[in-house]
Amino acid sequence: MPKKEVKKQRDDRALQSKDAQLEQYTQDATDEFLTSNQGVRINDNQNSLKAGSRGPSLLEDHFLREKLTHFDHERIPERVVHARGSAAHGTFIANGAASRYCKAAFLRKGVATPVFTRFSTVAGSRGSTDLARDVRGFATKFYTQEGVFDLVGNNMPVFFIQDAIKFPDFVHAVKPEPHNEIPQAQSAHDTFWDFVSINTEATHMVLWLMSDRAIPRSYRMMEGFGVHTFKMIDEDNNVCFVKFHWKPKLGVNSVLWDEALKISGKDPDFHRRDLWDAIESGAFPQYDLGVQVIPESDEFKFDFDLLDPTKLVPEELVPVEIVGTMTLNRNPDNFFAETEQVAFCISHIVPGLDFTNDPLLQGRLFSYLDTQLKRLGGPNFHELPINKSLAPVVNNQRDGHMRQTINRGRTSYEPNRLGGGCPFQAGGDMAGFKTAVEKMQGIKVRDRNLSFVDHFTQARVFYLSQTVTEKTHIVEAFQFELLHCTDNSVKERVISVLQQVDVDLATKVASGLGIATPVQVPSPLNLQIPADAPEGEYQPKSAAGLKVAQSKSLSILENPVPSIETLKVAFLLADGFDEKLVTKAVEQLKADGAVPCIVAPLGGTVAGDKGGSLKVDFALPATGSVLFDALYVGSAGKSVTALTADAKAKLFIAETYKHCKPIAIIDGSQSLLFQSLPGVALDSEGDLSAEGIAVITKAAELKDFEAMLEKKRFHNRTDADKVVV
Ligand code: HDD
Repeated sequence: MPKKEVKKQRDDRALQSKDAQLEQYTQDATDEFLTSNQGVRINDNQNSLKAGSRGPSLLEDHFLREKLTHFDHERIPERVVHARGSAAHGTFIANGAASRYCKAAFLRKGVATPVFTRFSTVAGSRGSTDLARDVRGFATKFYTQEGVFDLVGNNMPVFFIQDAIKFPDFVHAVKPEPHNEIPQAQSAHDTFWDFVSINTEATHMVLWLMSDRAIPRSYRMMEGFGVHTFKMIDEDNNVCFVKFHWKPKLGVNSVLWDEALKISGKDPDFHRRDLWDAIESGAFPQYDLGVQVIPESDEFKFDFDLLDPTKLVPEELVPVEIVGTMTLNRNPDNFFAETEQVAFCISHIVPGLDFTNDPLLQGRLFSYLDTQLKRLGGPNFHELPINKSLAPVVNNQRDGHMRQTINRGRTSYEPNRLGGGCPFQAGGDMAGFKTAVEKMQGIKVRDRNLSFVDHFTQARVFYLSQTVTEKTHIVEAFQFELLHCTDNSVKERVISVLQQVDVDLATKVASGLGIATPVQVPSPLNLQIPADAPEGEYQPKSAAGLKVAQSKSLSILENPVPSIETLKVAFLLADGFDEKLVTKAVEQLKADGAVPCIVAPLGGTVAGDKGGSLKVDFALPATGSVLFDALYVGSAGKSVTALTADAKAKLFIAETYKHCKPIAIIDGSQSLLFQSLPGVALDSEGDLSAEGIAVITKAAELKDFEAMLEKKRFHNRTDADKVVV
């Protein structure tokens, strides 16, 4: 075949969809003989080669040695952070709105780009629980026609530190303590709080970490943020600053801390399973990609520095413009080959985008490539199917561990004449990555600009922007965490820092710890702007700059999305349940996008009052209310008696009430509810006055329950605290 034709075929292949590319590497073993790694058929995989049938085994057994050797080398180092994660394939479709600012091809109207997104926790090991109080990673690999772009973000828009040189210290502090490797996947220990109370630049992020953002209901229901300020470059080489946002179509939802603790025991794979099940059932998670665009000329208009990753740009000042939508629609075929081996690097960027001088970002540019070399064993990790670019990769890089490309020809250098000058660089006006031109001046100095010094203003804005319920959760989270610390000076320093955020917050947290306020403990790195600060190249504009006192977009509860899609509704049934109402409710909820699940005291089937039966999805001994979003008690008559006598059924009801979730109960069965909730007062008519309880007398009333589902939680159930579970 002529060379040109070979090249064309290769390029065509490379530009096929990612699924087609991956398909070339996948294998299923249907109708195949078992072979060795050399393709030799194996006729006995049960017995090793022995000297006599009672042994000893012989060194000669090359099948045994090959199998054990491979097994012994099956693990690669887990990620040093974000070790626990889960991922899915999908597509990003741009709506074209970004093309005004950015020339990247994947942002042009209608362009569909294959993506692979991995969600993760940060602190825990690979086997840790999904429901740890933690930041969630939100990393997306875009296989664009111009090369790979990795948007490696988190579900919180700011970070703990301002400079990458502190990252190893921060991670050491939050990870299990080095002498005894306790505690796993938790920030509730002395070293974390010691670090963040000294490094007050962490305060803003700590507020986010103590908020409900740190315990999402689902990966499908959390936002994502690129955190740093990046640059976008348009066709005419104009530059603007940009912050990236992912907005989930299902809205942002979280669980309560008591639920998180229980889910960690009942189903540590809660988020992983949730993502997997949603995609398998066809309920594909969707997220809009948004940008906050800041003209280059506005760089110094804010009361903080755009290069400071502990600050966010309030949406009230710069609205988020939606530029496309990502749909995750396929689960990986193989966890290790795809989710574990995917290698994100913040340096993977395409023409039209660029980095800024954010010192955290600058350090990340080194760290990700370095970590992939360690984890994946060498410089050829980009050849692994999950990391492989869809755009052709043509360069003079050669050799190294596990090299797969067989590069032909004698020239592996550029410029060359012997190879016809190929591959040639896309210089001049030709397409290709060009760094945005930026005027640089200054002195070489190991220092930080004064514009990074304010550690508390945005932390305060965050706290003040929360609803009363959310503020209470933050206070309780601080108390839970600090009550796990053993060193009193650590706790006192945290309170001292919180006093600088909000005195009310500090006082409330301190009261739970038995610490009298005010506390004055200096934090050595809590710098103040000196009154006589010299005129520098850039001074913070705290007085004149753009700022807000509160920002509605920072609260989860202020931004509800009324949807019942994919919510899991437990139908608690015992033999003799109300078949007519239950069957209709199950059908209706399914039709409206929710996921009804039959829960009963035992496995197998549960019999209705009209002779029919339903398959039990979850039996009470092996499940818990915390795994569901709402409860429909579908029993009537003697079936209520059975549930009333079942302690696990009553616990299920009581927890659902305590966690402020919607409950539907068939009229006449209220006694079961009352008996499950001793301590909760009834109103003058002998009913529960709490919101979020639907009494069903006829099928049409399911609508009331669905309206409650749309709200998801009823945090104003003030007596929820009285429920003992
Ligand atoms: Fe990082 C992984 C996000 C700061 C060094 N980081 C990692 C992952 C995410 C983030 C989502 C997991 C990617 C995956 O799913 O495989 N990291 C962030 C964000 C940061 C951040 C949003 C601040 C804005 N990270 C950060 C700094 C450094 C690192 C400052 C080092 C200087 N991060 C790493 C790493 C990891 C990583 C050690 C571990 C595994 C990996 O890269 O692939 O290199």
